[in-house]
Amino acid sequence: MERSNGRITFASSNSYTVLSECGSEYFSVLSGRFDIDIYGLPAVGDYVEFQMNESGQSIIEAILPRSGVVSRRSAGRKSSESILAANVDYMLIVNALDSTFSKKRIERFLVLAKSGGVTPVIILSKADICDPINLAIYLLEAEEAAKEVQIIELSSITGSGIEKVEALLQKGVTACAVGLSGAGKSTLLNRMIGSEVRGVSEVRGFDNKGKHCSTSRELFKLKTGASFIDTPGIREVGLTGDTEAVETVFDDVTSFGADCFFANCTHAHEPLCAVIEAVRSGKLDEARYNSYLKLRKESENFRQRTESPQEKKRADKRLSRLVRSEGKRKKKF
Ligand SMILES: Nc1nc2c(ncn2[C@@H]2O[C@H](COP(=O)(O)OP(=O)(O)OP(=O)(O)O)[C@@H](O)[C@H]2O)c(=O)[nH]1
Ligand SMILES: [Zn+2]
Repeated sequence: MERSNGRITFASSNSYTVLSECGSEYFSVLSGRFDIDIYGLPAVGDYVEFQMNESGQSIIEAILPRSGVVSRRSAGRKSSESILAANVDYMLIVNALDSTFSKKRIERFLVLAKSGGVTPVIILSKADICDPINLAIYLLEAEEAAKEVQIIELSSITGSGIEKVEALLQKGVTACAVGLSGAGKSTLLNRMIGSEVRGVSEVRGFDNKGKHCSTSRELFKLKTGASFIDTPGIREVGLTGDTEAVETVFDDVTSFGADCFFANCTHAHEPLCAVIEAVRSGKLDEARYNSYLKLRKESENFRQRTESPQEKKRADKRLSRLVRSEGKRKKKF
């Protein structure tokens, strides 16, 4: 049988939907020869090689090399990483312009974008229900969190600002929308597609929190020819071990470090630390500095846990268990 190339548009625990190059969708499973050691399990957005077996079942044989990954620390697990989407160009960090807006959440997503090699774009949704004063405050906060990152304020109800997202998402581009449940990710997607491809959640009136509508990650094709990956709301944006990504996102903080007395200054407690001095003199915002320290610590902790010999052993065991259970499952086909 000849192998074809396709893209994963939907992934559940043990089955996948693959969109072939000629536009057909195939319900697919992993081949017995599939090498989990190389890439782990397929994620939405992965390009794969697949073929039909004798009974007409589509079988995924391999994942092609990824570029641009959206991943985070697995929910509830302290030392493993889960890939939310692969081959992503833009991470659309969707924040509603209401009381759920959080500068800290934006900072976290920016680190994940940097770490995965994905260009972040801040989407400020629900502009139609935000008064001009609050809008100005939220905009300022977003700019402080994300210097040099494009910020788009929009309303998926009135359609204002949507054209700016469409201008970005041209043919061949892949975007992945992330954000809190109820932020408006699916509504934005529906608006751009022009029909209700994703269910939309009701938001509780008293705290603007969503009730988790989307429960799966899924890739959709837009009219522009771009691909849009919608993800379920993320409450806990856990960082992985890429401390360099934290340093880069917070380069406005670390740039003061050139004048520290100690070459290996951690900017946490050392005497003659130029970063601490910048906070004291008001040149550097204290909240920004605290965010930097917190995210760096979290990232270092993840790295230490995943690099410890005990954790490596546990991870190997988990992987071999996974390979065994995949093998057993495939025998049924
Ligand atoms: N006023 C207003 N409401 C919006 C806008 N976008 C989304 N909403 C509403 O916000 C609620 C949540 O929207 P969703 O699109 O389901 O949010 P989500 O981010 O996809 O949520 P999850 O799927 O749970 O992650 C719905 O009631 C939408 O109608 C907007 O631009 N303006
Ligand atoms: Zn220092």
